[in-house]
Amino acid sequence: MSHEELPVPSFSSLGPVYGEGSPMEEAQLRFKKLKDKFAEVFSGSPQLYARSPGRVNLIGEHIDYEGYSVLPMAIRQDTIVAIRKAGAGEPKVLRIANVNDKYALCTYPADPDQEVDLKNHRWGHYFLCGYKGFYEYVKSKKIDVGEPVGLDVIVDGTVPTGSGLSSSAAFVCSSTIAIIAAFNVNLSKKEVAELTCDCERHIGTQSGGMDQAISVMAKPGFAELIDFNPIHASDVQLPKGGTFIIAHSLAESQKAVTAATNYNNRVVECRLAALVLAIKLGKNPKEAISEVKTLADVEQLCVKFANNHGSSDPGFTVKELLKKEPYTAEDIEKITEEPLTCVFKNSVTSLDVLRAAKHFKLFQRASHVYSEARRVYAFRDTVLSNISDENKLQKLGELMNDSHYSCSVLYECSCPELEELVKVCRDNGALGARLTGAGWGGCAVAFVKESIVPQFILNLKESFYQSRIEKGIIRNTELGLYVFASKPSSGAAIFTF
Ligand code: NG1
Repeated sequence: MSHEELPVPSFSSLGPVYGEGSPMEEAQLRFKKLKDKFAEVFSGSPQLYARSPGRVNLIGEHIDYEGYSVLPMAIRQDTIVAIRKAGAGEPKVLRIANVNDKYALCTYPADPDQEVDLKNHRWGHYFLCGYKGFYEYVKSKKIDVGEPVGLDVIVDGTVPTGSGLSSSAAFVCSSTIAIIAAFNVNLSKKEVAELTCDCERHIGTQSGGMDQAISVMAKPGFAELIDFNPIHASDVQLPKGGTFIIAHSLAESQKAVTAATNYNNRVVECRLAALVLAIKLGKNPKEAISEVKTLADVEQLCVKFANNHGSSDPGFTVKELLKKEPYTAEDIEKITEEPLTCVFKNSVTSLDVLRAAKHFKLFQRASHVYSEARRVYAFRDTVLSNISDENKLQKLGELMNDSHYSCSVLYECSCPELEELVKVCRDNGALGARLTGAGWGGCAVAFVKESIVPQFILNLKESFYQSRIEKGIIRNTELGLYVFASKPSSGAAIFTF
């Protein structure tokens, strides 16, 4: 049986996930704190714990929701959820507390059909996403879990928020896995990866599935090539001699709050680019609107057109058929022969995008997606190739630089702080550096020769962080939270003690 067909593993000790030495000591402290906090807030003990890690995406940005494969790895930082199901006679309330008092107790009725109040964002909403998604799933599979009951929950997260390291997916996945385990439902990792992606969409972003997939399916020591439709993870053993350094730009990316102009805007622009391409390549507009959802859906048509002109690159077709100037809604409606509000009538979050957008950059977004999709395979092929490790490191670095350029110039998901940070990384000897995750703030990932790691981090401190420490943006003592080397870590797990 492949490992993704297996359930999320369940352990009775921390060792299999946290190893030994200081990571283990830190984990023991965290679990003790969770247990104590549980006793303090709810009295009694949790039934079980679930943990799910954050991730760093090495390459393949903003293409998962277009159906293309991506190449992330799990990081050590994770979210742990302690949970207890209330008895049938107890109040039917979800009570969600955090070991960090910065996050106030959130309560919700134990009603799986309630809407997530997107206009009033609260941290506990991410748990609610898992709760709603779980009930939708068991309903669709006709699994009987009885009447809804109350849940007592304490959360502890170490993935920095708004950093592009997927703290949201770590939270949604650990919540959902805790609920699945508390209700004793048996699902494979693959099913959990799919289900948690649907869960996270309740927060209002049209999330692609990469973060949940890697968080659930990661294996220590490997990055994973994640394919979608159906979800599948293949191990990628990174070459020796290189290390990934994660560095925070200190600009917080508020993905859920800025969805209409940033993340969901790009999802809508890609759909529009796919529709315009499909129609220009001969599909009838009505048919295109009902059949074409992503750029992957029109890739074959694009390649066919390119082939007829001596190319095999769908990007060639994009250059030939889409204009570089932004499209207005009217420009596009002339092609779709239907108002855009009708095209997106079933998606409230897309309608929000249409209201907020002045124009749509179809050429730029499609060019990014098709070229980034190819870079992911080039990255994997380089890793698998027979060239020397030294050459591999160089080539992987170049691909990361190309990816950043495309994100920054074509997809416009960078920001001044990330641009500065990526440049500082390269100026200090990184083989390659790029923004990681959704962008518009958050982290960069730099690929660095192992031999220069300590000096590299010192140089980043001097050239990027020192002035920010002086301005009081961060404290000197916290620096380790914002810049660190990362090895591929393990995926989600359940603990019962
Ligand atoms: P972040 O914001 O880094 O968690 C988001 C999406 C991914 C993917 C990346 C861009 C969610 C949960 N995650 O990641 O699916 O599209 O942006 O590559 O929305």
